[in-house]
Amino acid sequence: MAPGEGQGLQAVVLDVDGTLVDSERDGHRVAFNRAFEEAGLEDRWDVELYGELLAVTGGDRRLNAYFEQRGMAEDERRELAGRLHARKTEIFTAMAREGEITPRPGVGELLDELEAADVRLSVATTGSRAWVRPLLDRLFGLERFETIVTSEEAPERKPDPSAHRMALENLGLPASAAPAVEDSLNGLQAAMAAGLACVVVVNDYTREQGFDGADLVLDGFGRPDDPVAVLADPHHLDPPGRLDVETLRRLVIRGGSSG
Ligand code: XBP
Ligand code: MG
Repeated sequence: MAPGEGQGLQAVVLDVDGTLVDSERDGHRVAFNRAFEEAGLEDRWDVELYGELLAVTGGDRRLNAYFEQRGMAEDERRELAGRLHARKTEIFTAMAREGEITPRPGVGELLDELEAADVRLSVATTGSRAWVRPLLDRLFGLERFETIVTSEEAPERKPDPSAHRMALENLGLPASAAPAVEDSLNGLQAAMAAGLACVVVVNDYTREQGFDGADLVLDGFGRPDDPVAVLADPHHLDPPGRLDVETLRRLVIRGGSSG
């Protein structure tokens, strides 16, 4: 039997944007707009438009897709997207370091509980290493994550499964021992394609996306004094109003991982 196989819950593979932190509307979007302004461009991404643009993962790819929609020639848009994304990354990194990006309610409690139960923590994100590491360090402590896979380590972006696969490889675990936690359809599809079971914790941008194949869909992480709505529970995991270790344990036993 492979290491970790048949031993129940060993680790979790966590997404960052929209999952550990609500970073898109008041974080990345604001940073993109500041980069536009500094570059003397009139483009601004409002809350609604940004929600549509989120279908394209990766800030550089998102910029490229946006300028392509506006008819910009390939050479020009590649250069502009690269330059704007580099500046946006600096702006967002400063926001993260200054504490402007905060954890979603219930995340801190869940990570503490997982650690206390000796469940290993790992990250698989489409975001850039430049801001991911300082953000995780400030909010949770970097040393708590055994492996952190960003877009630099796994350049193919979700829904491609490479970030999840790399996290498993670094953990030395089979997919059956490490469920994913994601907030979006792109994230769910990436996790499923890598064979991980997946809990989706929706937010305002992703609530309506439709999560076929998810093992559990919750309207947030929930807290003991602030229970969260269960949106889909196909394995009858029956979470106690929040995502807790016991629910993840049951998920690994009953859940949909194809290994
Ligand atoms: C996150 C992303 C990222 C962020 C911006 O997706 O797609 O592009 O929006 O970060 P996921 P960068 O949560 O599925 O990982 O600008 O660093 O790409
Ligand atoms: Mg996400």
